[in-house]
Amino acid sequence: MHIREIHVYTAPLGAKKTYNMSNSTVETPVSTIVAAIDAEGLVGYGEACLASPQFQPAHNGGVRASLDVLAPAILGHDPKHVTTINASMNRALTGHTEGKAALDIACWDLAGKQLGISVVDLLGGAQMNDVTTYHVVGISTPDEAAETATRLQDEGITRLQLKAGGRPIHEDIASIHAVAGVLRPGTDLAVDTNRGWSTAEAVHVSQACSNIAMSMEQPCATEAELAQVKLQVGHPIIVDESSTDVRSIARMISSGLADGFGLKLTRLGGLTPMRAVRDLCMATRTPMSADDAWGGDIIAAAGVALGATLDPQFSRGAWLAHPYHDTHYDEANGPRIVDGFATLPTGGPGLGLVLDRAQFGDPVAVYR
Ligand code: 0XW
Ligand code: MG
Repeated sequence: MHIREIHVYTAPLGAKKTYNMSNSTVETPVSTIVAAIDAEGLVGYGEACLASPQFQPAHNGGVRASLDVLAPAILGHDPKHVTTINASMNRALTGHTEGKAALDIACWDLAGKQLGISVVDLLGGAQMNDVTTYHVVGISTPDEAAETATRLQDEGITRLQLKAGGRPIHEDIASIHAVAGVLRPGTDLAVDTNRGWSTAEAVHVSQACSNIAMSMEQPCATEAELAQVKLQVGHPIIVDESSTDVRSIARMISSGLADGFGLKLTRLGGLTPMRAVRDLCMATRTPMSADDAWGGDIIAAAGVALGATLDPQFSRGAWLAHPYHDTHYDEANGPRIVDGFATLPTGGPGLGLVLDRAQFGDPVAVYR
């Protein structure tokens, strides 16, 4: 059954306490929610929410503007035909992967509901039902960072992402050592600078932390800078912001630059391109995350669905934003972190969420 209408809604997702990265602070991003409605009245939901105007070259108003072009490009399509739907969106508009991601995810949700099966099964089936996740330790003093890391490990979290950058690097080095001092056996530490260091600073930090088992996530701004750093440090390099599409990811795998990826559904364009990247990473034994920079239960459910299909050995986790904003679209079924793992939604086919369009208020746009 074809897509008959697309409705667009907004949802403010304010950080419940200071959430900062090297180049930005998350305040109250306004998420974009799309509802793809078929001729039978079934509804598939998608979402895109940029954490801040600085995190990646896009912003939330631009997501909604892009839908003016993208939504008409997929009306009348069968939501199960995600390949032709993505081709149609790419012919209609270059780039703007965030709006494409919201529509793509809505198609996967709607297809699952039409077929009566989960998105996880549509993606090939779960290799984990308790899905690996990771938790952020924000930019803070060494004592605060160590205290947060201790609390999170007490809660069962086994993957920590320590934010760094945007301050004198001796402060970053002190926080890294403080967190390393409370790491328990089996806990993985990534230091995520969100492009914040220069190449010289990244090399300096790696040397100052040479005895610490950690990875360096997007220490510098560009792929070329990461390549320079890769040759000079002993720590694995995780690529996040520079992993913009299948082509760049394949290049960084084949060049040996990337020891792993921090992948965002909205930066890649949704579940369809993320599925291609997953297959490439699993085939090359390259660890990857399955997450996004911010958002509610819809984007979280999409990330956890993809994350569940990863080989556990090469999963860096599916990250959930709700611990940092406390907003749920589906209180009963949305993904949660329980004993250090993310749960899969249990509300039925598709993404497994039970939603009502009315809960998002009046649509800000309708395409039919
Ligand atoms: C930790 N995240 C998934 C959430 C932040 O918004 C950014 C992102 C990252 O890994 O950089
Ligand atoms: Mg990152």
